[in-house]
Amino acid sequence: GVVRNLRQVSADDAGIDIAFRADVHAGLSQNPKAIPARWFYDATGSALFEDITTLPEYYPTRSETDLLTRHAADMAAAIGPGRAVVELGSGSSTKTPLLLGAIAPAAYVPVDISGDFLRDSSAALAARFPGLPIYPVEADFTQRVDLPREICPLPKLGFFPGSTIGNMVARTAIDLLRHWRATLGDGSLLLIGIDRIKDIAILERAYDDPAGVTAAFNLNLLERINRELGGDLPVENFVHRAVWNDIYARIEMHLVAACDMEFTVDGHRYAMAAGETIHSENSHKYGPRDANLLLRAGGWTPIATWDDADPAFALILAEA
Ligand code: AVI
Repeated sequence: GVVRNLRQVSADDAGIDIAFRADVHAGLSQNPKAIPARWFYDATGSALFEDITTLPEYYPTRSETDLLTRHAADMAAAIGPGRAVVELGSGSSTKTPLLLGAIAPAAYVPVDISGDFLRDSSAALAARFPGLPIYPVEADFTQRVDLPREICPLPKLGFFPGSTIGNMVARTAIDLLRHWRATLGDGSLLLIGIDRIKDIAILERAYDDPAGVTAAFNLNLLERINRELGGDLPVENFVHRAVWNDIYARIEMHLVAACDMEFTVDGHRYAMAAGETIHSENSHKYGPRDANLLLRAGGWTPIATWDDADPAFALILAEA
């Protein structure tokens, strides 16, 4: 394949720094404290997330890969050839070859906030799929993205694997679906990965593994604040917690203060009492009807579901 020029739509480093600083100060000033999960993914956090996806307890990656492998022919029949595949948050793109190999696409457009990931994964895919034009776009897919002009005439398939939509509250998830409905346009399809509600013990173990990789991933947020914002948070006095919230049907990750403490982040003082938490992530899970309702609220009509993985996970195909 041929990798076209990388398109950059993202904020520069200074912009990211300003947004991180603002979110951290706002989040530590509110009660209860909360910092958006998007700030997990610096280089260390992204590497730790890749490690999480290989843990025996973290089933979503395995279940989704299993579905893509076993049902590739069915999916190809439902999607048809000749589409431009637009992948949201392509990251290291490990599941992408399974899809691209099955459906005979006309082009591939990975959209990711990390230019480094994009460059590496685009080069690897180009070698694997000779003849496939690849148009990497470096951008935050939660914001407005202009697609490369060359793919405009092609019918599109949005590909949003990994159940990343689960990290958004319902309102934000619906806004994102509507925004991509408008960007991909009439006649487009969406193939989206959504994690299912299941036994709470399985869910909680997936987010609190015995090897402590998820704990390290969560605690890295505090290290990142210390590294990038000149904080002095006592990271060793925080404990990782993953807990199921049944009202919101989500796993919540928190950073729990093990003792009373005070710390500063770039000159601002904060205090936490023992047991107080910083809420650092939501991972929403959806039953079959919940998932269909979410998609319809976002402007997409579900037309096929593959969800026979164990532990359960769903790949849903929807049309604009
Ligand atoms: C990226 N996202 C779908 C992961 C999830 O399962 O919610 C992030 C994650 N957090 C802890 N483990 C994995």
